[in-house]
Amino acid sequence: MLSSVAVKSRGKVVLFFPAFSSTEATAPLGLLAVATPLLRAGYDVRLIDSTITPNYKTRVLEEVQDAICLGVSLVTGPMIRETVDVARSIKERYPGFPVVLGGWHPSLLPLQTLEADYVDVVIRGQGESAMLEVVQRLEQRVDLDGLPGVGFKRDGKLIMNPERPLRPLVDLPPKAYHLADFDAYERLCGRRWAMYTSSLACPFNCSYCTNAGLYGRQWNALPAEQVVEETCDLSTRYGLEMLWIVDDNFLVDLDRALRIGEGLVRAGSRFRWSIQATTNLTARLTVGELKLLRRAGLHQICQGVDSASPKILNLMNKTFQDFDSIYLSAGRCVEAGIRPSFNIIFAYPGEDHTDRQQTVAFIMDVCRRFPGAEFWTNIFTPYPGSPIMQHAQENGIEAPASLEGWADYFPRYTVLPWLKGKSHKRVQVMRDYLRMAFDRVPISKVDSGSMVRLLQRGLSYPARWRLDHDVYGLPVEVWMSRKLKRFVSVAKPKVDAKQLEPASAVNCP
Ligand code: B12
Ligand code: SF4
Repeated sequence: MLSSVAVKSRGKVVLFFPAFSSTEATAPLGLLAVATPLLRAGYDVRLIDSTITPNYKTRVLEEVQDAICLGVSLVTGPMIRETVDVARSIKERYPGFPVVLGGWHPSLLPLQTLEADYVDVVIRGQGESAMLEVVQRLEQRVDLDGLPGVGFKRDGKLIMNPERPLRPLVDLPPKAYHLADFDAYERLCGRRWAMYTSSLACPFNCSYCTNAGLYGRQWNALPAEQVVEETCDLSTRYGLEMLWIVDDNFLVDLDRALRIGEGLVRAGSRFRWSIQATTNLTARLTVGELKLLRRAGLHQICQGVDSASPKILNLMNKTFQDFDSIYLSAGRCVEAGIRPSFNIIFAYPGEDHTDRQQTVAFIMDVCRRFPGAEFWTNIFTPYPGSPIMQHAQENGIEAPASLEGWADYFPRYTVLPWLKGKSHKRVQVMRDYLRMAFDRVPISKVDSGSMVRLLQRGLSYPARWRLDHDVYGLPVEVWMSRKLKRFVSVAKPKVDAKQLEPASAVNCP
């Protein structure tokens, strides 16, 4: 099919980032990564992020007129809605124009994604070399046979080339941060920040996690010196106040982490940064070491606690995590002035009321003992490519049969065969009370004003009482809190399955 595509060759590639449902706007790292080899090869790259671009669809339609192809980056969920809309509009106007999808969703479900009639090419896994090779072939009007990691169509048939071997992070080019409009992100988010990758993969294999499917389990990282140099340069060059290091597990190599801390202190860096790491690895750090990292700007460690039921942790294949280390990690982080930010997953297959109660009691205990610790909760959402997916399907989860079908697949609202109707409502109300009970700090600075904050603080006391006593009937405080939130303006993303609630902006995944 691609051989019949009418490609204009003027050396331009358009990259599109559909809005994700969050106020936490910053430059899309996946697309910045893919852009560098294209720029180095002389292509003109136009990055359009719908979150910060008014009339983004018109912009895309204008830009593709004289471009080689459109590349879109997406994860499973609401980003699919704008992807489909934009791709369909392109196909209506320029039927032969190639649409290339990459990122997590196309990587985990390449064939189903390629089945969509408005998608011409999918790229699985790392996109740096693959996208460049695809663009070169499209420009030369040559078929995509033999390009590893690339799927395409010929005469209506779907062709998926073999996988592309993973490249370690040290071998990958730097991201093209200069393409990002940080002023626009700051206007939207209230904070000037960026994401940064210092390592790839995670040695563990939690059963709900998709990471091993894309990045394997061979943790690999940039040397400490490089991380120090690049992060200092980034923050100075773009005036960033904060970096979110999006590594799956930053603390695998403790020495490296400490050397990064020492290096940043020596360099006199001014920016704050946050990391993601498992509780067992965080607990290996002493208070002194954590204080060093704090001096270096580390202000938050996001950790997946997930459940406080040993039975559920076992089912999640999280046997590497024990409760002593969670408490140790919470206590030491708080003592060192670093915010421990824990994630919880409710309604994992096999979780019963007692397990859930255990988790709520644990959250209450940690937040009371270690003020400053925070919890973000989700409802279990099985992703394609995760080890639990098959089991979830056997238990009645219906995996959507088309790309569009995945647009409403979103952890905040997931209704599961074993959690629906009244029990689903109850968990949602319980999560509302958890949100109200203790303070949490989202990345975006959506200021609610001191009066609203004071009233919300007042609501936290009845919320705590309800959580302690497992009472969620007639949730008047939730209604009041929602009314209060109306005073807070929400940034763009209305692409969510439902209207976003301001205080529930996504934090660490
Ligand atoms: C940062 C991040 C976010 C940020 C995004 C901010 C932003 N401005 O981009 C926020 C907080 C908003 C977020 C939200 C969510 N996230 Co998130 N997030 C991440 C995280 C930690 C890093 C992503 C990243 O930028 N990595 C660095 C770049 C360089 O790597 P990359 O994205 O893999 O890109 C490479 C390839 O994928 C590919 N590629 C990417 N795009 C493209 C495009 C083209 C054209 C090509 C050719 C190639 C290509 O090439 C790149 C370079 O090699 C990942 C975990 C991870 N380890 O990656 C989870 C992850 C992507 N998130 C995930 C999830 C589940 C979510 C949420 C649903 C969480 C929630 N509880 O609500 C929401 C969904 C939001 C939505 N849109 O619907 C899952 C996705 C699973 C899936 N099936 O899609 C991940 C993998 C975490 C996990 N292990 O479960 N997330
Ligand atoms: S959930 Fe976190 S700890 Fe578990 S495998 Fe995925 S990245 Fe590693």
